[in-house]
Amino acid sequence: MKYKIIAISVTIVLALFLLMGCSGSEEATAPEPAAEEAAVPAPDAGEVEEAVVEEQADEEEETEEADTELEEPEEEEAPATPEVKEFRLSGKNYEFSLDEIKVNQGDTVKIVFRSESGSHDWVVDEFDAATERVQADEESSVEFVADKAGTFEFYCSVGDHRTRGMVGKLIVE
Ligand SMILES: [Cu+2]
Repeated sequence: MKYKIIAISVTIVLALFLLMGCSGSEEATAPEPAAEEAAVPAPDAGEVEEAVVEEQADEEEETEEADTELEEPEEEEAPATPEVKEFRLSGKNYEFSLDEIKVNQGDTVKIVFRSESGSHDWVVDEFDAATERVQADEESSVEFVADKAGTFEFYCSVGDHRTRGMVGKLIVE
């Protein structure tokens, strides 16, 4: 659009100059060359270059806008980074306060385990994760990386607590 407007205005200015220049001598023949000039796009090299530069500037602006539009959703869709997920649970004869713990693969899992009464611990064989065995009102924690997906059983390894129901599921998605 800008190119066309500039080209048209340049032709009009040239036509006016020609009209003024010729009007003094030959009024009858003057309009003919002026009309020809108006029909042909402005031959002025300087003006054409300017118009081209402006067009390029427009294109650059457009691509910049397109780039920022593309970048924004990428930031929103950033992949989930591994996190430290902490769970506090307690145990008593013969159950845990949580029977299911859910994490994402790659997460660092921190278990803070406390005994409400009796001697207990919290163990998952598949991750070699185990707290200390604690007595009533004592606390012990363990941290491990859930580097494989699946459903694993956590349990209390004291006596026959596992078969008595001190078990739960660790779900790694
Ligand atoms: Cu136990």
